[in-house]
Amino acid sequence: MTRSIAFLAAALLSVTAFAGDNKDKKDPAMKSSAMTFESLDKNGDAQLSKTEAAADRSLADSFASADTNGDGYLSKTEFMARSKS
Ligand SMILES: [Ca+2]
Ligand SMILES: [Ca+2]
Repeated sequence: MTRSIAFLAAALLSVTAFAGDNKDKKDPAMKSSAMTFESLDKNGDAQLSKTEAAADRSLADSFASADTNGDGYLSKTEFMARSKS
Protein backbone atom coordinates (compact mmCIF):
# COMPACT_ATOMS: atom_id res chain seq x y z
CA MET A 1 0.00 0.00 0.00
CA THR A 2 2.61 2.57 1.07
CA ARG A 3 4.78 1.38 -1.76
CA SER A 4 2.22 2.28 -4.42
CA ILE A 5 1.74 5.73 -2.89
CA ALA A 6 5.49 6.28 -2.99
CA PHE A 7 5.51 5.15 -6.59
CA LEU A 8 2.70 7.57 -7.45
CA ALA A 9 4.54 10.44 -5.75
CA ALA A 10 7.68 9.61 -7.69
CA ALA A 11 5.72 9.50 -10.93
CA LEU A 12 4.14 12.87 -10.18
CA LEU A 13 7.55 14.33 -9.42
CA SER A 14 9.00 13.20 -12.70
CA VAL A 15 6.01 14.63 -14.59
CA THR A 16 6.59 17.99 -12.89
CA ALA A 17 10.31 17.83 -13.68
CA PHE A 18 9.53 17.05 -17.29
CA ALA A 19 7.08 19.94 -17.57
CA GLY A 20 9.67 22.32 -16.13
CA ASP A 21 12.24 21.02 -18.58
CA ASN A 22 9.86 21.53 -21.46
CA LYS A 23 9.29 25.13 -20.48
CA ASP A 24 13.04 25.78 -20.48
CA LYS A 25 13.34 24.44 -23.98
CA LYS A 26 10.91 27.03 -25.33
CA ASP A 27 13.04 29.99 -24.22
CA PRO A 28 16.26 29.67 -26.30
CA ALA A 29 14.59 31.10 -29.41
CA MET A 30 13.99 34.29 -27.49
CA LYS A 31 17.40 34.18 -25.83
CA SER A 32 19.37 34.00 -29.07
CA SER A 33 17.89 37.25 -30.36
CA ALA A 34 18.36 39.08 -27.07
CA MET A 35 21.85 38.39 -25.77
CA THR A 36 22.70 40.97 -23.13
CA PHE A 37 25.99 42.84 -22.92
CA GLU A 38 26.70 41.11 -19.63
CA SER A 39 26.11 37.64 -21.01
CA LEU A 40 28.38 38.32 -23.99
CA ASP A 41 31.18 39.81 -21.90
CA LYS A 42 32.73 36.52 -20.84
CA ASN A 43 35.83 37.96 -19.15
CA GLY A 44 33.92 40.79 -17.44
CA ASP A 45 36.17 43.68 -18.59
CA ALA A 46 33.11 45.71 -19.68
CA GLN A 47 34.25 45.56 -23.31
CA LEU A 48 33.22 43.08 -25.97
CA SER A 49 36.07 41.71 -28.04
CA LYS A 50 35.35 40.41 -31.50
CA THR A 51 35.65 36.88 -30.10
CA GLU A 52 33.05 37.59 -27.42
CA ALA A 53 30.75 39.28 -29.95
CA ALA A 54 30.97 36.19 -32.15
CA ALA A 55 28.55 34.44 -29.75
CA ASP A 56 25.81 36.68 -31.18
CA ARG A 57 25.72 36.25 -34.91
CA SER A 58 23.98 39.51 -35.75
CA LEU A 59 26.37 41.40 -33.48
CA ALA A 60 29.37 39.74 -35.12
CA ASP A 61 28.05 40.82 -38.51
CA SER A 62 27.71 44.45 -37.46
CA PHE A 63 30.77 44.56 -35.19
CA ALA A 64 32.79 46.94 -37.37
CA SER A 65 29.98 49.46 -37.72
CA ALA A 66 28.98 49.14 -34.07
CA ASP A 67 32.56 49.92 -32.96
CA THR A 68 32.15 53.64 -33.52
CA ASN A 69 35.50 54.68 -32.00
CA GLY A 70 37.32 51.92 -33.89
CA ASP A 71 39.30 50.51 -30.95
CA GLY A 72 38.39 46.94 -31.83
CA TYR A 73 36.12 46.52 -28.80
CA LEU A 74 32.50 47.33 -28.14
CA SER A 75 31.81 49.30 -25.00
CA LYS A 76 28.38 49.02 -23.43
CA THR A 77 27.51 52.42 -24.92
CA GLU A 78 28.43 51.21 -28.40
CA PHE A 79 26.49 47.99 -27.83
CA MET A 80 23.38 49.88 -26.66
CA ALA A 81 23.55 52.40 -29.52
CA ARG A 82 23.60 49.49 -31.94
CA SER A 83 20.54 47.73 -30.49
CA LYS A 84 18.49 50.92 -30.73
CA SER A 85 19.03 51.47 -34.46
CA1 LIG B 1 35.18 41.28 -22.52
CA1 LIG C 1 34.84 50.72 -29.38
